[in-house]
Amino acid sequence: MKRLIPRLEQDNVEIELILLIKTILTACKEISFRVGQGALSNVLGSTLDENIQGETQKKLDVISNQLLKDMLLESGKVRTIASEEEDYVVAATDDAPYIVAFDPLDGSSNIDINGQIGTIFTIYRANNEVPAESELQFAQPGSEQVCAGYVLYGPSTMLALTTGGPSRLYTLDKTQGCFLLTTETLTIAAETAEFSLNMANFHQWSSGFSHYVNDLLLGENGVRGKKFNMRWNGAMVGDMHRVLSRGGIFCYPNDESKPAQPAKLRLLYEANPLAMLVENAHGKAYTEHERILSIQPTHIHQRVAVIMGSANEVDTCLAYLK
Ligand code: AHM
Ligand code: MG
Repeated sequence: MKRLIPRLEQDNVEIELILLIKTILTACKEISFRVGQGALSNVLGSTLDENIQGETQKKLDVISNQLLKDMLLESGKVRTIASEEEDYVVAATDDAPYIVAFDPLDGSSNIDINGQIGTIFTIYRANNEVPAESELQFAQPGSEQVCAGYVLYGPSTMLALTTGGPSRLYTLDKTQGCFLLTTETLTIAAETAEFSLNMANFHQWSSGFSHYVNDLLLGENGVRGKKFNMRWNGAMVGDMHRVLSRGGIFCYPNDESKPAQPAKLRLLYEANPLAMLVENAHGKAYTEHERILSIQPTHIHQRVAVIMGSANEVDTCLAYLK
């Protein structure tokens, strides 16, 4: 099985970018080890702090954020970083070619139940017109990403990665400490009979979206004429890993009862990197009205509705929202 670095070289990925990806993955391997130790190394449970979004930080959120931050700041390859767990962007190395944003540990509520969790990351080119310490470095649509990926800490530790070409899947060989290519090209089938959404929010959705889900639930007896199955992990990285592996539609629509902040998932750290992986695996990724990768960001912690996965099912869902 091919190792990650030779595979990236074969894809003609520039050396500076390969070194940066390697840095991120060095941090992820350490996070994988800490996650695996769990209660044995006293990393479970919460801190007394909240992040800027008012969410309680778990100990592993803080540890993972610090590991990624320290390694990226030392790498010399990154001009600016942004993290879901940092209030503001952090300036790193002046004149470095890239900027990096990450969700250090997505699916925090799964940490204490030994459920799936993961690190999501995205890389853009730095903007020479903007200071390193400015959050305007990240005012780039997701279509400008030069690399997007996640590391899933499940029964195996797996990496999904795209550098513009196909989305590929690697598995961490813990005996050798390296990621080996295990799926050359991910392809999301256009059709699916599996959906992934939090049904507990049913009464907070728009009438169009509720109508769509109602028709899914009616199965063979409704207009869809087929039986659908449902899966919900509580960690986007786990749900999207399933969608990338065997198809499906993942939805986190707007909550109509919260007009000030209707969406939950973050554009920069969650929606954009997953959207790039999905599109490069022949899937589609939209908010309720527009292609995610075309959104011009207005701030780093911006949130958006998310509907992504199997292309035909995404189209069907969007038709209900018109
Ligand atoms: P997190 O980054 O704080 O873990 O929050 C994001 C997570 C997503 O991974 C997941 O899809 C969603 O929140 C789960 O939400 P819910 O609590 O509605 O199940
Ligand atoms: Mg998250």
